Amino acid sequence: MGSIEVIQGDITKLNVDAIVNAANESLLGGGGVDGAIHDAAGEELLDECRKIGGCPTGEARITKGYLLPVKFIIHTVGPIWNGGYKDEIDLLRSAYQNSLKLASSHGVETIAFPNISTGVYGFPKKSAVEIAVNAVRGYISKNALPKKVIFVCFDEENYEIYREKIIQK
Ligand code: AR6
Repeated sequence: MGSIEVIQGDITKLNVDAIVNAANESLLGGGGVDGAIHDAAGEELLDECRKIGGCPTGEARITKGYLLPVKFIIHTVGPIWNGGYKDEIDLLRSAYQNSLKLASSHGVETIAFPNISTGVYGFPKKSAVEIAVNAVRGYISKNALPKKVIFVCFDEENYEIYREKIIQK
């Protein structure tokens, strides 16, 4: 079974096969981790995203890494938190699962995820961690790839919650 790691830092600095972007349905960039990834990957990423033509919430799309040291960027769209009344839990789980499926089908061995939906989209951090870790554990227990999943926490609060969750097992 694959392994899970938690680190604190900037996802654009990682040397892995694939990083995941917490995008919006347009796939045309934005703030937060999305802005950082587009800035670091360069204009050609935006060109490829334009051709894809968007991505519904809970689904994922794959592009090249361009100026980043990764083979792929997997763009997924997490739900906007709406009090839990708009299927947010299932949609966040799907965002992780669909990203992992794309990773497997492209031979990705190591993949890094940001804390999808926990920034601008306002998903409560503690429940987001539960959903993210359980989705990843469930997936890697049944699939050969990816072999390693890294949760990249940018803010201290997420980092603490993730560490607690991962150490608990
Ligand atoms: N590396 C890793 N994590 C980061 C980085 C980084 N460089 N920068 C921010 N984070 P957010 P969302 C963390 O708001 O909530 C965009 O405008 C951040 O601390 O980036 O899914 C999109 O275009 C937080 O924990 O994404 C969408 O419109 C996590 O990344 C919208 O925001 C997610 O925060 C998506 O909102």
